[in-house]
Amino acid sequence: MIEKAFIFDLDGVIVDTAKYHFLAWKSLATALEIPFSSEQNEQLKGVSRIRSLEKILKWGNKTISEEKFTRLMFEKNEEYLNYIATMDDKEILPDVPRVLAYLIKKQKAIALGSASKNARIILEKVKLIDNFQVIVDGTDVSKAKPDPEVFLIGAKKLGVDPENCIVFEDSIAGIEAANNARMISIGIGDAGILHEADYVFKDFTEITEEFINMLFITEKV
Ligand code: B16
Ligand code: MG
Repeated sequence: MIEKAFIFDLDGVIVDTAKYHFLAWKSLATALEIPFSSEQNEQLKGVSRIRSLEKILKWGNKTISEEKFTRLMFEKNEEYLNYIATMDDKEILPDVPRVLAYLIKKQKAIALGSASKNARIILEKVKLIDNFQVIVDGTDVSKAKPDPEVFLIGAKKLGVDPENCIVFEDSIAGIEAANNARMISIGIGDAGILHEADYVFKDFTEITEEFINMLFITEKV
């Protein structure tokens, strides 16, 4: 049997930090007098910090100096860091530890593939860092999701071909990135939003051992 590897996104898959990103972007947008809805926030999930600010400015029809751009990104991150400062393992999303433990029991390779530059801090805070053989985060990539770079680096570091990787993602951009990498994409969230994914589950409580066993022998179509 060809060995499979599993790549997890972080924000919105392992922990619900998406809500903290939303709050921090919302204060920034409000200060710039740019309306910012949760539908717009959906489009920022999995998207890098720079690209997110570019999008918000575009929605608000605003242009700002490079200096202000850098300052706003810094301030947004400071606010976000304040939110995550008090995080602990209670913020791990339901059944993520069960699925990780099952994959480890079955000796599968596991990587993190996140756009976030704060990924390591968060994994340490929720005490999951030791579950990952490889961590690829926003500090390792030059091209943001939907570019497949983050997942391709993960596969390479694990020594597994992309076709044998399975990605768990909560964002439209991340599902596109996994599909672009020719990996099996599993959406975690709303099936209406993540319709490009190969499979979609509301959360990990819906992911059974039978389904995971099936993935061990499934090819990307
Ligand atoms: P940071 P993921 C992504 O993480 C988030 O979904 C996205 O909202 C955020 O802008 C991006 O990380 C960058 O995060 O500002 O912490 O570097 O979903 O790819 O784990
Ligand atoms: Mg995410």
